[in-house]
Amino acid sequence: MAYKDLHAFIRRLEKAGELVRIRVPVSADLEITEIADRVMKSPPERNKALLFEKVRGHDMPVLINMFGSPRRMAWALGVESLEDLRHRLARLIKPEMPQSWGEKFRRAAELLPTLRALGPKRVNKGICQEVVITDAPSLDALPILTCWPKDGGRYITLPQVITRDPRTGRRNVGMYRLQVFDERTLGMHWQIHKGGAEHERVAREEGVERIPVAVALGGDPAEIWAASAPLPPDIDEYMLAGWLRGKPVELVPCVTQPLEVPADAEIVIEGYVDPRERRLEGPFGDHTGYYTPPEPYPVMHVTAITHRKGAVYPTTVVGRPPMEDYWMGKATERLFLPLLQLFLPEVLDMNMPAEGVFHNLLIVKMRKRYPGHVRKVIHGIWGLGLMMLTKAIVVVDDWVDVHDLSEVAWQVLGNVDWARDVIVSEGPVDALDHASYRPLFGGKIGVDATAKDERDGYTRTWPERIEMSPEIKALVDRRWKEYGIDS
Ligand SMILES: Cc1cc2nc3c(=O)[nH]c(=O)nc-3n(C[C@H](O)[C@H](O)[C@H](O)COP(=O)(O)O)c2cc1C
Ligand SMILES: [Mn+2]
Repeated sequence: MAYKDLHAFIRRLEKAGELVRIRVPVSADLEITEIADRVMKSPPERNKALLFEKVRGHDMPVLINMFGSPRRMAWALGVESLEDLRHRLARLIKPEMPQSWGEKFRRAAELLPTLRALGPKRVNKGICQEVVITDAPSLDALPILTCWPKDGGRYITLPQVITRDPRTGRRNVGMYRLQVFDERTLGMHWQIHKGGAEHERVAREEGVERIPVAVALGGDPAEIWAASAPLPPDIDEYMLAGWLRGKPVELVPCVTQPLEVPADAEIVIEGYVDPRERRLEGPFGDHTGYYTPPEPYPVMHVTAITHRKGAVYPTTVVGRPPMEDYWMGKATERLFLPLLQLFLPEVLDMNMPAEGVFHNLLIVKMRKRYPGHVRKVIHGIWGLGLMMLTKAIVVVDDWVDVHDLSEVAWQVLGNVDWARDVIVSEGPVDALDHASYRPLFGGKIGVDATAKDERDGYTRTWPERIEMSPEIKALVDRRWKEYGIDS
């Protein structure tokens, strides 16, 4: 399902009671963070998207927490529940032979629009260019938040950062925060493992002096989210967005850079990065729940700002979990499970709990078949794309619900012989990791919490799990009211 633009999504949320308009004046300086943080950590009945209509000193409203619940995140990607994402992708990559002709036609009809929808489409005009400012564009026109008290400045936090590989011309769209240095200069926080940083490396090798960059804000929420998706290099995130929407993303040429941006975006910042230039970026209150210290990062020079009339500025704040970005990551986890299963088919399910801030903990469920199988899966995950950054991997048996943390804890604490069932290793860690003794490289742990048998060299008899017989369960179900316990 495609939304025409961000306003269409706002209307859907509002109609469903999933959005609150804040009509009193508020400050973009810390106040919005405190309000949003409380709402993001609230139970579902109070966890709503927030539209701040009057931001002090600005005409533009601020939208925050649009992705901050499983329901809104699913709606943003055109499905009813996040689990549907997994099934949709599994169907695309594993089309089992349907039995009946009716089923065959239905499947074909489903695949056709899917394939046609994959590539973005170029158009000549877009609402994102209703207002074009090339003469002295100023970032001060945007209600950019100061998120936390010790932040180094104001940060754009929900951008689609668009670049092209200087050698191949392939597009990448990444979500990298941007610090406002002044009216026309931004810090570009693409970390070393990410697509934008790779384009910068290629530019340096090729002696290219300016990397054109466009920062799009808003558009169909699937376009916004796609920027955060860890796709393999050289796969256009707007193709993924097109597939999610069932309709191509429409792109218009920028006015001052050789790039294209979503025609339906709210705001576009155009500019360039000089690969030789570095400036201290940070500190920034990050999704680890800690401030990341200042570090040298590239600089973006703004050449134009364009926007639609009546633009809304979309943003988020990150901090101690759970926050809005947890649900953005959950969508990624669900959608990418079938992809991971292409390489590791024995993996049945996985969970990255909020407390683990994505990279710190991955719980995996699998069916063990041969000696060393659990270790093969652990090492396999450490070799798959950005999963390489995972610090702890916990493996449980096929009957365990990986989303039930109490059940997982029970399994791990009881099943693990800490001298034998643990792999301690080292490898690449996330740029934000603060525990590793040196940046980007640190310790990892793999924990085998499956039941052991002779394949593991376990010569004792593994005990049987206690379970009530089905007849007695059915009997007690039937008689439950009689007992008078619930009255
Ligand atoms: C709200 C939010 C903010 C993010 N900020 C950054 C950031 O500042 N720098 C960064 O490298 N990744 C950041 N990420 C993660 C990247 O968007 C993510 O790794 C994505 O896969 C990058 O795209 P790429 O693989 O095309 O580089 C952020 C993610 C979210 C959801
Ligand atoms: Mn990418």
